Amino acid sequence: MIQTTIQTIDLRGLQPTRAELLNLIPRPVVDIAVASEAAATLIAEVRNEGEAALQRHAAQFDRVHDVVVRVDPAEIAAAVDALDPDVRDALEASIARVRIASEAQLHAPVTTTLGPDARIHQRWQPVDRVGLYVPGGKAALSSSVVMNVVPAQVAGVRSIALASPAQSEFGGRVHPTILGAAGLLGIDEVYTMGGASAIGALAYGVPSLGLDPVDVVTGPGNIYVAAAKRLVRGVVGIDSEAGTTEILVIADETANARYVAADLISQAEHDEAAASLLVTTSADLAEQVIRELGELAAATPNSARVIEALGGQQSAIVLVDDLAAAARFSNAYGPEHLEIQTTDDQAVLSTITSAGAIFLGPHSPVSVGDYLAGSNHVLPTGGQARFSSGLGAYTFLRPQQVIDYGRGALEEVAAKVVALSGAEALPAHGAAVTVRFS
Ligand code: HSO
Ligand code: ZN
Repeated sequence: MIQTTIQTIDLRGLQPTRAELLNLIPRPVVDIAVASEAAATLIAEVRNEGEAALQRHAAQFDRVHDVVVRVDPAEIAAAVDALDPDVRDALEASIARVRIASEAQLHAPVTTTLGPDARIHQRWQPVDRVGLYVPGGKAALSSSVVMNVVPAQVAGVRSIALASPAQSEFGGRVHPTILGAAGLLGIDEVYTMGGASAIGALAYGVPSLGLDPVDVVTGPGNIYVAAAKRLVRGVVGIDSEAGTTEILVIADETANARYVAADLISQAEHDEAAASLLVTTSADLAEQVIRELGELAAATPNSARVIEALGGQQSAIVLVDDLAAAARFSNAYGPEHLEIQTTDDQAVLSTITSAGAIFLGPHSPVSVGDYLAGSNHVLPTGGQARFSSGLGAYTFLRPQQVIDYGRGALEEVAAKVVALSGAEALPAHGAAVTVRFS
């Protein structure tokens, strides 16, 4: 049997600066440059050859031939009928909760009055068409259908296309539970395509399939999907680069070691490159968690993957002097998922600045958020939580300003426009105002 090992990083007695912390933080060894080069080639092939390239990539990466790329809506309807009743019930609960939480992200339009007859209206406009990616490699994430589609629908997006890779064990079709989840949400435009190729196809379109280019591409994925999203950004909008999963647990001596270990393993189960970190003030807890990890990791069905993820250089147990140091470490890391299990979780929360989503206390494990807490599980990874957020209705909305001045209001500021346009040597700007009063 393989031993479960996890490295320990002992920061006790040290006071690293933020720059030093950023150097100390364990990150996976991923070469984004290599992934980016491969993704660029795949995208270029899809742009140049369309469906032929998608078929070749499916054969190469998913080991399937003659894929029906555009899924027949009848197959989606049949997948809904074939859903296991418990799974259907859980998907429906997930949809309902994510919908309620996403609706709370909507903004009412606002009108600001700047003077008599001078108004600025701010309204939130949904993007027109979106492409949502649902991974299907190591696991077919039907919950990701809910997490992508529901916020887009809540935002009012008119047209939604969904892509997910071909599954060899399902005859080269999209995973039936993914199709069933799509059908439950009323989605009827689904494509059997995966990885960087799928991202390219959504961004640039594939005329022979009737796949029109989208305005925004969202969804989680592996490093190639993340690299592809980075490459098409600008042509389309993207959400955060939701890549290989991460969990960071801040815990003190009051935490339950078994819960902490189970949560670390729950995310390690996604990928050999997944990052599981415990940052703790208690050497005792660290020891107990290491023991629990050994037991649980050996027994879990995805044991080999979990043991590799925990033993990787991206995972660690970090010992710190106090919870302030734990928060400093976590904020520098910017984890996708942060769990806080301490005597005073609210106090720790108040010191947290960067995290994709935060799970408070012993009864808010990441896995409830993965499925149906109501929050979204498409979250920034790789430290991107320092400047971006998880997927939400806002991902699909743009604030727009509407300028609404009457004659009197314009006359009141006319001279100031003329003064500024003169200062910029752009007198035609001023003339466009004065023409209305001469
Ligand atoms: N933890 C993943 C989401 C997921 N987990 C889907 C299970 N299914 C990334 O946040
Ligand atoms: Zn998960």
